Amino acid sequence: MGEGTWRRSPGGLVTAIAPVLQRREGAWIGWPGSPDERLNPFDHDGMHLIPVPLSASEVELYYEGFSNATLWPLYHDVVAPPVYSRVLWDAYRTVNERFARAAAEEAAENAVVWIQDYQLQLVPAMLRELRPDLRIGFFLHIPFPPGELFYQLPWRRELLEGLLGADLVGFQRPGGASNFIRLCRRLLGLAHQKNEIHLEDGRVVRAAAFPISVDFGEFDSLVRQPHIVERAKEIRSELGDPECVLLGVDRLDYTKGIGQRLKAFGELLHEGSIKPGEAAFVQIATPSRERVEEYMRLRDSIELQVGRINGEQGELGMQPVQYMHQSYGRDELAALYLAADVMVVTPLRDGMNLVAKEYISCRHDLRGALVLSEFAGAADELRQAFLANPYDIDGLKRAMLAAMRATPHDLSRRMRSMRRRISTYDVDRWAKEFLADLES
Ligand code: ADQ
Repeated sequence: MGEGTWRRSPGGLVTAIAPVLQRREGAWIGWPGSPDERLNPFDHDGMHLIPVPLSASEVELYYEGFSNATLWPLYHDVVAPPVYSRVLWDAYRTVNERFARAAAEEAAENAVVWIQDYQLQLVPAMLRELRPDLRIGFFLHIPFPPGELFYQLPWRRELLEGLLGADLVGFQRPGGASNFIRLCRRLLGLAHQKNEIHLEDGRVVRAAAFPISVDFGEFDSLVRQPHIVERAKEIRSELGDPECVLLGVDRLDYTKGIGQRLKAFGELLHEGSIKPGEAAFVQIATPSRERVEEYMRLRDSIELQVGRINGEQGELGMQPVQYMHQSYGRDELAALYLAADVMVVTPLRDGMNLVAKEYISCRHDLRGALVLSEFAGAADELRQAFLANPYDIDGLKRAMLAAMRATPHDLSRRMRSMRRRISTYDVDRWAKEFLADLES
């Protein structure tokens, strides 16, 4: 396949890892993104890529199935019911084995291998079995649930044992690490000292939090470019120059609380707290996991909700909600962040949420307000956001109004403090700290 045909897949993981790999001379082992595609290793965008194929049935059973219909909802507080099926589990194990073999073949003697995310939780132990010489790290990008939820999983022991093949298991928040340590004790009877888990064979596995971040510098310089500034102005004028532009940017996922924020906005309009024409809500929803049933239902329900709000609260030529089911490039995204007075990030549960941090990175003008769910990992660091519980619609409405009505002085104070945090803890620092800890 020609170079020109490659596209980055949307989502937080790729956004976070690509700059790290580009700066180190590493190889990325991954699925190329379409079924039954067999490709040779190749270089692209400053990275050495090693494709691992998945058959059409594996995409269905392993990727859409066990990864995204079992683990994803279970690890996100069961906000949708997880599917437990032995057929899906078998596919998960088979594909994890394939990745472990690919890494075992590729890695040099004593190399460092860093395994990413919930789709590959069995790989650490499988890889250690094949290549005991390697240093193995694992990072989970999504939340790690407490025992009360994790216990539901019929293969709970196997997953813990899989992760324990790593030397270092990283989580977004300290709570994830302590859930993991507690489960290793309760389910496997393993002793621990602080964050070190002691295995029966004498090996020690560390579990700790490494909150992921964004490339602050890239966004910060991008939004200072004249064409982005120009585009941001243009976006506001295309929206009819309202006093306030509110923005949501998410993968279309039921964990992101898109329905809750639209409900809050719709009620604010309906009760007259926001005057007609005063505010425009732009919701960008990237298509995601479109063949998983729960995602099809979500799309229908969000689109129905947008239609209702616009039908009831709009006027000819003026729709309060602009909804786009599309993926955008970096430039357009940056211009949108710059154009938005209020960024609304309201997940019901989220490992971190990079969108919140991207928004902060773009606001060197110290304007703009962030409404942020308490259930996003980012809330640990971004205490100066307008924090809200997305299940509490009245509370969410209050937070959105407070963000809209805040004084410039208050906004710049909050923004300055959040920018200090993200500029110090950027994605490079995240990777360096994880890898330094792994190699120590
Ligand atoms: P995601 O669930 O994908 O990531 P998030 O962290 O917000 O969520 O990352 C989304 C990324 O996709 C952002 O970089 C954003 O810019 C990009 N994106 C979103 N919509 C887009 C669009 N329409 N067009 C183009 N790009 C778009 C998972 C976890 C998170 C965790 C990350 C990283 O669920 O909790 O923060 O991994 O660890």
